Amino acid sequence: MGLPGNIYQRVEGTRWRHVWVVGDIHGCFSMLVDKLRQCRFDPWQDLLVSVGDVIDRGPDSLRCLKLLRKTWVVAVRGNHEQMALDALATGEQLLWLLNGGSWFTRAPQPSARIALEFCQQLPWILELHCQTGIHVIAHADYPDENYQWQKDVDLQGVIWGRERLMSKRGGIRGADNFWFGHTPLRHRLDIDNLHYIDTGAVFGGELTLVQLQ
Ligand SMILES: [Mn+2]
Repeated sequence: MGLPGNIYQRVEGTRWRHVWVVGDIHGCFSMLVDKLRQCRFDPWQDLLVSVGDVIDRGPDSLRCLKLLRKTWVVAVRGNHEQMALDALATGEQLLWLLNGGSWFTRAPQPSARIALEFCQQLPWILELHCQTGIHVIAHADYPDENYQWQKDVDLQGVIWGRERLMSKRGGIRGADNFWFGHTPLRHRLDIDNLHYIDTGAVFGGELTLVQLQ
């Protein structure tokens, strides 16, 4: 893996009117736009928080990637963004290509590369302060039983970990709610204060948005 960059990021959600968290988008740009319209999302007043994996597999990865630069979007990195960054850094593209990254070979350059390089700035763990409490967002897991700002945790586990979900292990202390994607589920799954919201949009399922404020 390349340099991890900033691992934690804090966002003051109370600066926005409404705050929504969205599951894995995986290139499903028009599904996202439809959902935002249904939610009456207003980019001038509202914030969209992504659990990562905005790219790969779906029809419109580049447009989803470009969303990350919008003032009304914040995101953590998913394992797909990390695979893409690693492919760019090492020239070793096979793992990424086999996992839905082949859009990049057909995408306009250098704009696709520049958009992808922006992912280096994505944090791994987002601490979001809302009127409803402190929400922690990470792609797959927070691999510790106690959340703490800037705590050293296993970063592979943050973007790939499925063990906690598979064992249906409950609550993490140290924050009010935790929001994860990564594992496609038929319905969102809530275990204590842990919320798994990847409902497989790119596999014919729903794209889940949840209002946090
Ligand atoms: Mn993932």
